[in-house]
Amino acid sequence: MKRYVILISGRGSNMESLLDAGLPGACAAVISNRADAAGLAFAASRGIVTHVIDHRGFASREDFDSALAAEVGRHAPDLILLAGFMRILTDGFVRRFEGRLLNIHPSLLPAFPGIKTHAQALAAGVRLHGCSVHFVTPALDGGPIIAQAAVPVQAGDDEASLGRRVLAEEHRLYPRVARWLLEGRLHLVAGRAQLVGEIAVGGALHVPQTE
Ligand code: NHR
Ligand code: GAR
Repeated sequence: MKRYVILISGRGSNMESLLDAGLPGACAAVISNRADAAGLAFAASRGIVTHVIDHRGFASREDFDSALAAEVGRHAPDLILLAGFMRILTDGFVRRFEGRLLNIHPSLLPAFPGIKTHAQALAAGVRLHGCSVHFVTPALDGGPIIAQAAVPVQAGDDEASLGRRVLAEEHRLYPRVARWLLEGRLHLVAGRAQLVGEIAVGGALHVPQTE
């Protein structure tokens, strides 16, 4: 059985969608950099091992990432999923787990990297917004894009209403991509996401071309 670890910082709704997806693997642990992350209680209620590694207890990002990498590594995961994890990871951490490290970002990358993405989209006046799942590389929000889902921006949208519509798509998209990786069908090859086998493309979901 493949093993995956989820990193969170807060609410954990993406974590919940992953845990409820019946993925072909076991969630070995949920790790948060914040003790008050609401998602920790949900994970514990499912009998999943949880750990808190508070970044404020470390003198540098490197020290925090060393502790985080040690804890993640103890679980020997095939896949690590950033799910609303809000700490930028150092090159050392990313390199150790490269090809097994995914993030969901609430914009259609490469538009609107960083934080406050819904506010950025509204300020830019785009008509389509959405979410992206990408391999994590040292370049923040710059790793190879695996799949995206788009939502229309509607008249009268504010950050909250637009964010809700994007989040609903995140909950559909992320488990789907996690499944591909756990099935051994998704690989990071020469800096690109490569998907093996047949994929039905429907609606506003955009996935890589199959081999
Ligand atoms: N690390 C690397 N190396 N590469 C990526 O692509 C990463 C990453 C770590 C996290 C998630 C990302 C997102 O989806 C992610 C991608 C946090 C920040 C940030 O500015 C930016 C992007 C992402 C996550 N964090 C601040 C920091 O100083 C703290 C902000 C806060 O605590 O609220 O680390 O958007
Ligand atoms: C999600 O929208 C996720 O894409 C985003 O934060 C939210 C977390 O919600 N991630 C980032 O902005 C990473 N910088 P959740 O905790 O309910 O999954």
